[in-house]
Amino acid sequence: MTKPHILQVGPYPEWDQVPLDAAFHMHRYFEAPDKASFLAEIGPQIRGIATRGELGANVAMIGACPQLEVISVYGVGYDAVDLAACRERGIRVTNTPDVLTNDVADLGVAMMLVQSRGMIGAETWVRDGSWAAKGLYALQRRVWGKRAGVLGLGRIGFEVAKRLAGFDLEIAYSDVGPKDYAKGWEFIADPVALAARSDFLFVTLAASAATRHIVGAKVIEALGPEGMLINISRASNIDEEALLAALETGKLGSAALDVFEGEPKLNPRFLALSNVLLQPHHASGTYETRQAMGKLVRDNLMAHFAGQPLLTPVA
Ligand code: 8YV
Repeated sequence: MTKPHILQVGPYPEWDQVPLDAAFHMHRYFEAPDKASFLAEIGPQIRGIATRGELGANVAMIGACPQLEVISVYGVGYDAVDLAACRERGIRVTNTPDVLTNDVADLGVAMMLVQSRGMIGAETWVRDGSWAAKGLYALQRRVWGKRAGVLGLGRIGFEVAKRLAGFDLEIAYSDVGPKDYAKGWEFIADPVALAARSDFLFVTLAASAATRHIVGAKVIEALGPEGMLINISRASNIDEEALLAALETGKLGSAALDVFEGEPKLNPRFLALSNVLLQPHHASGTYETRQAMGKLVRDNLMAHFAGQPLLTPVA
């Protein structure tokens, strides 16, 4: 069998690249100096796209590949893939759910703890000699026993809430409706009301056009000067302008963010703030999870080209 031609949108670790190169003709889009002419040249032979959650596949890329059959996303989020264009042409789309859920939830909860207890500043306090020179580090805010809101009680939101329950936080959540697996956690339909009763608000929604800026000025201000916003989903779920303004003026207490508009270049206003914890979109970034994600990307491609059912289809 001739190897199918695959457009590879971004780099993968060596342990994924080697088996991908063995099974397919991989065409490295990210290495091409002139993307448009690269697409024009290799697009006609492309039958699959291998991409990453944050890179996706846009309409121009899909349009440049008339033989395209399948897009395999390394990530649970597929909001950067133009699904409408895929549906129109019957192009299948797969993602990597489940295998990353626990790591993403772990990082979200870790971010809350680190930010609330001021651990980044405390580390500096030790390293730069301030402890010895100036004495005790400033007191910080308690986590246990407080109220957490989870916006989006899907797989990741559920695991976040489970972990928070272990810290004796009082949990409420918003979603399109109450979930039968959310025993003991209060359902609050309105995100503004959820924020108003929460000390910590976790954003764990799958991003879509419908959720764009669902966390806007009203939600942010309801969370308030003592509140903390934690985002481990997508930047588009939050109105970043409203978030920056609230952090700068103290209308919001603090934020812990793993995702940003235009990442990896983020708005420099974030860098000037002392009340934010900034992470480089690495909630799924462990060896164990990334290996499982890479295998799923490959297994979906293999299944498709072997005429087998896809393992984790989204379309
Ligand atoms: C990855 C992600 O960081 O799962 C997602 O949707 O955004 C992340 O897990 C990313 O896809 C890796 O490049």
